[in-house]
Amino acid sequence: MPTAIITGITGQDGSYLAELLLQKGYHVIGVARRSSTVNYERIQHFVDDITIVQGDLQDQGSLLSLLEEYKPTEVYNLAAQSFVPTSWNQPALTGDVTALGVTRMLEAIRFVNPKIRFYQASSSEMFGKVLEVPQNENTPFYPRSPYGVAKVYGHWITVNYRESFNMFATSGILFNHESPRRGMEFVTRKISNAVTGIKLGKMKELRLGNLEAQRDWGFAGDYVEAMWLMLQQDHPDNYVIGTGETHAVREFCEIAFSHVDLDYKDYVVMDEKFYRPAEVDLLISDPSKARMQLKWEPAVSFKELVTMMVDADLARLKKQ
Ligand code: NAP
Ligand code: G4F
Repeated sequence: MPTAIITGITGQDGSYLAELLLQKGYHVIGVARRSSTVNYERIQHFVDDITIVQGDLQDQGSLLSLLEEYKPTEVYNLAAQSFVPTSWNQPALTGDVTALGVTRMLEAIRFVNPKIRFYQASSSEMFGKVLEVPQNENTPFYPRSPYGVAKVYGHWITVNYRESFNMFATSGILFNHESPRRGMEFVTRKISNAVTGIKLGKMKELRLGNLEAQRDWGFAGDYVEAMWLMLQQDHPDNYVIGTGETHAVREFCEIAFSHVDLDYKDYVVMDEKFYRPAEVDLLISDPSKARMQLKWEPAVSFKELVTMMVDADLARLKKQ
């Protein structure tokens, strides 16, 4: 039975990746940081099938000891301070977790067993003020937030350990991926939650920032399969993962509201509070390398993603 360690097990991607690895017969070790109350909401339905271990990307010793104890063949580093606006309020913490945390995990692997295969959760946010459209593995980076800067560090330290120590260190440059398990503060979930709240008479309006920002949005369940595929290749590499389509936040609103027979123009209010000090205006992937080498294709379309999220929030809010 192969053993995989997932950092960020309590997050959106950690929950989908764990499900996938369980289906494939892995022993899954999920790393969760200590908190005063447990936050297993996304993993509650399979928590008895995995092993949860306390660990923190800010603590080198915890990473070393969990590798020594569980002897994984694969490590998926999904943990991060992942919310872009927070990275302007807590830039040093974001750098410590999202950037230096990667080095701590790579160092732990190098000391314990350099043969462990390592996946780093890199981000399209690294492309930032894009220097090329669409963006591929060779597009130069121009990050626009402390989060994006930290992810650039995480990407290059992964490449550096691959080249310096011949480690199987792979970087997946993933474009935005969403799901009914997405955190409430991210724009897609904020919209799907508000649409259903408004439909059920529990909310009156939805306050948003830049409606013209464009993202290449896919379904998280599809993207974790790409992570796994990357670690099954003969050699470590960098891969861009996305749909190759881009849509504006406004379009997401249009589809989400019309799915429940409402017009977004009657409810969406633009609020400067949600504008960012520096914005990433246009992200669109060129995932042809992943298509060719990994034989990876996204299965869920943009419209299916929006309606899936609205339907899931409707079902949840109706239960409440
Ligand atoms: P998420 O839902 O925000 O999950 C982040 C996870 O990291 C949570 O489990 C969180 O734990 C954990 N974490 C935070 N700080 C930690 C620390 N110091 N030590 C250990 N764990 C810590 O993020 P996601 O959407 O699943 O994304 C997964 C990864 O992919 C992240 O690295 C993100 O930056 C990257 N990424 C995401 C996307 C996307 O569109 N979703 C795109 C590109 C890259 P708590 O539950 O305790 O907070
Ligand atoms: O949903 P968002 O907060 O995601 P963002 O900033 O693209 O970051 C996500 O995707 C990255 C991949 O590119 C990940 F690396 C990162 O960890 C995270 O998962 O915002 C999307 C867009 C932005 O342009 C933002 O300005 O939506 C715009 N937006 C407009 N109104 C808003 C809002 N974003 C949020 N969060 N809240 C709003 O009210």
